[in-house]
Amino acid sequence: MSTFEELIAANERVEPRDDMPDAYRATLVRQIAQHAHSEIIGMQPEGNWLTRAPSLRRKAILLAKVQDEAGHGLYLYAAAETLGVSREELLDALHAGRQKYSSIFNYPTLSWADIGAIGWLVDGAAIVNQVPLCRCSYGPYARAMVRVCKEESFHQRQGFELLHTLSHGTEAQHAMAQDAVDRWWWPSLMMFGPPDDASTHSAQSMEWGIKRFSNDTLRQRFVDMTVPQAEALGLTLPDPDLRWDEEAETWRHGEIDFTELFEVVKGNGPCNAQRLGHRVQAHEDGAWVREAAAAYARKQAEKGRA
Ligand code: FAQ
Repeated sequence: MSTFEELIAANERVEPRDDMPDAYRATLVRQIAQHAHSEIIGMQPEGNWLTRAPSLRRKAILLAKVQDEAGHGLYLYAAAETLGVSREELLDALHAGRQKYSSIFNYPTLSWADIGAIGWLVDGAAIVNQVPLCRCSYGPYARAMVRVCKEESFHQRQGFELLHTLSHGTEAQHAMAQDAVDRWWWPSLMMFGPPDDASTHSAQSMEWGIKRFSNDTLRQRFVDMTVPQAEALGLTLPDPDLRWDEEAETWRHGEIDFTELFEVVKGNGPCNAQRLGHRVQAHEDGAWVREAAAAYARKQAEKGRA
């Protein structure tokens, strides 16, 4: 059997049965747990609009999307469990604030257009970040990402289509779409994490083949992909310094205020307390379901022994 170093050097997959350094395992638990928590906390901003969707079609689409996010959380918790941690431990760490979730889900959804902006920008950023994770060195995480990315593509398109409809609707609808994009643009750029020179984990994670590209590289890829899409939508991006660099063939964006990211990550974003409070409440309200499932499993096991 190959050693961990041999597997990484040969760009092959590390599987749960393989020996791996403690720090590699800890990094994966941290990242996969944070990712799983993001998926389930990420259901809240959009779930907030399920009862207010403007048509049956829009409601059915949004319901399916929010359910997909729950499914992504489950794939990811299952991937983390292969590293020897239990789902209970991970949820406890989230609820106690020892593990994080993505900064983006601490912003409010103020209008229906926010649902379009989340699909287009937030799921768009998630795809750019996650497609390279399909080639992550840890097998269970990489395989989970393949399915997740397929579903995120649908999410991104539904957001684009929703915004396109609003943007080409009445003047008020166009203004609502523009306002949503103005509020979600900068936070979606921050989803990629701190700039490379302030990213504590990137160098080691790239050496281990967990991350394939740096935070800034992926952020730039997202900007280059999104600017032409904004033009197609008939909407503008709220960055007066955005300009095409002919020579480098890339879009140069204005300075990102990373103090906002650090504040949100520290717990001081507009909705941090609400999001975590809601999650803890939902977990407590679901205690009877977990107890019933455990009692049923015990009964089945006893039947099997009898
Ligand atoms: N928010 O050294 P780095 C979705 C933390 S998509 C909060 O650069 P790393 C889909 C970082 O943890 C969103 N914290 O860290 C969806 C670290 O803190 P620590 C989820 C952040 O890990 C759409 C510190 O800053 N996607 O859910 C953020 O190498 C719609 C230093 O940073 C993923 O999680 C942030 N934005 O790179 C769902 C993707 N950025 O742990 C519902 C997988 C950084 O030392 C609705 N994760 N931090 O205390 C990754 O690719 C990486 O973990 C990065 C961060 C790129 C996020």
